Amino acid sequence: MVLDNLGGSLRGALKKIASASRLDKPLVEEAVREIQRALLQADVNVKLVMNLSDRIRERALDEKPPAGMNPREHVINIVYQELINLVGKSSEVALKKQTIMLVGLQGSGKTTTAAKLATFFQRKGLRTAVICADTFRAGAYDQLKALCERQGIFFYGDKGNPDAPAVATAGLEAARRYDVKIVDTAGRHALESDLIQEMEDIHKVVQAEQKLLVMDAALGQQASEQARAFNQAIGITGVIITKLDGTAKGGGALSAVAETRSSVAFIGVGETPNDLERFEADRFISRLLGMGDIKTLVERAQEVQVDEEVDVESIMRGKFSLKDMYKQMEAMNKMGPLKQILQMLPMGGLGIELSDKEYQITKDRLDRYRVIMDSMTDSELEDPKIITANRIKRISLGSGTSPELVRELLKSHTAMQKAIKGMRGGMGKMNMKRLMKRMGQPKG
Ligand SMILES: Nc1nc2c(ncn2[C@@H]2O[C@H](COP(=O)(O)OP(=O)(O)O)[C@@H](O)[C@H]2O)c(=O)[nH]1
Ligand SMILES: [Mg+2]
Repeated sequence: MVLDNLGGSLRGALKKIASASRLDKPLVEEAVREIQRALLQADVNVKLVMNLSDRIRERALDEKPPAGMNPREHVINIVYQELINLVGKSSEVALKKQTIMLVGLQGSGKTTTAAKLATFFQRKGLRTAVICADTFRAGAYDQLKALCERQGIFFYGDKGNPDAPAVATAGLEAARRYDVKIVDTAGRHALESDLIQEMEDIHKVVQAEQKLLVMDAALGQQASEQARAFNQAIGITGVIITKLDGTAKGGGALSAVAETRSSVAFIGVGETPNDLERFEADRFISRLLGMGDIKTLVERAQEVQVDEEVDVESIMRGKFSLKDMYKQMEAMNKMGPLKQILQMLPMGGLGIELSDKEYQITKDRLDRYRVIMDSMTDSELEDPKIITANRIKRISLGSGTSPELVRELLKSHTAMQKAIKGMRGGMGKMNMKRLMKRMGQPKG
């Protein structure tokens, strides 16, 4: 996973909010401090961290939760949104005929990324060519040529010719029949004026639509200075952050992106030509927070309409019939993996312990339960405690299933009932009522 450490610390902060019994100023403050620590450790720029903290504090304490969202979910959602704002919008590199120029310091991953990008466009059906305009580093030509040949991609280079703009010009001419032309350039170990001059010279002849700055995720605060220098020289249209698969921190590069008001187009997550991903801010943050795709989950939860309402009042009094359980399972089945949803909702923090079996409410299992329940009498459905071994036999015969399956259904019921009792014990009555409503009628 990308940025494991950062993700872990942020998750910790959110968990605290999720499991708190009440949301107040000190709690928000504590969570904000934890988020700050996590971001600073990942090399995110101090100013950006402070701005983000202010926004979270302000919104968490001032904004009213939208209908159907409780205060804790609301705050979690605010943190999620503000983190997306921090990493910025994604920069869309269109799938069309174009020239792309890659710039960046030595070792940042330009040459590898040239091959990755070419593979990406080629796969989308665009004929792609790669041009080696790195005339500075010996070996640059051979490295790129080998990468391209392995991927069956057209390559142009002029080994030994030191005039980078001339090589680029000849390369564009040689590749004129191709849809996407990717120009790889040289770097230096540090930000040097002759590198910037060289980029300006190549830029003049190439006139690329996309000028992508390639940055190593391990870069700290120098990232911003680099981004500014390249941006001033040729006007950066987007950033590619490489090596996000490593233990890198990533925050330096992300800060550079935010400061120069550019945006991330792709991320590199490995050394092979396939290890390139389009960058999508919301997906990136969801993954970082380990919540799967929050957006999809939230949307899915909103779509679910439970036909019959769960009898909240009677569950409150401690009655949880088989029918209630079935309705719960049906609702959860519609929402998708229960485990993920429980982790998202404040209930996740309540320590409800269900076995993996309880989590896996498949359509299949629901269908079988339905059949079994159809063979039960009303009093059995209302009060499963009265179901003796003899009755189990009768029910399994009547439903054409097995006694084991009937017992499994009863066991699931007991486990859920216990979980619900635990919740009732641990919380105030009002909260409990709201939670049950949410479980029965998930509307986001
Ligand atoms: N793990 C990992 N390694 C990468 C990634 N991108 C590039 N590299 C490695 O970083 C090193 C430098 O890459 P290179 O493309 O030659 O950088 P350049 O000097 O900017 O052209 C090489 O060993 C690459 O295999 C990435 O996304 N993940
Ligand atoms: Mg290179």
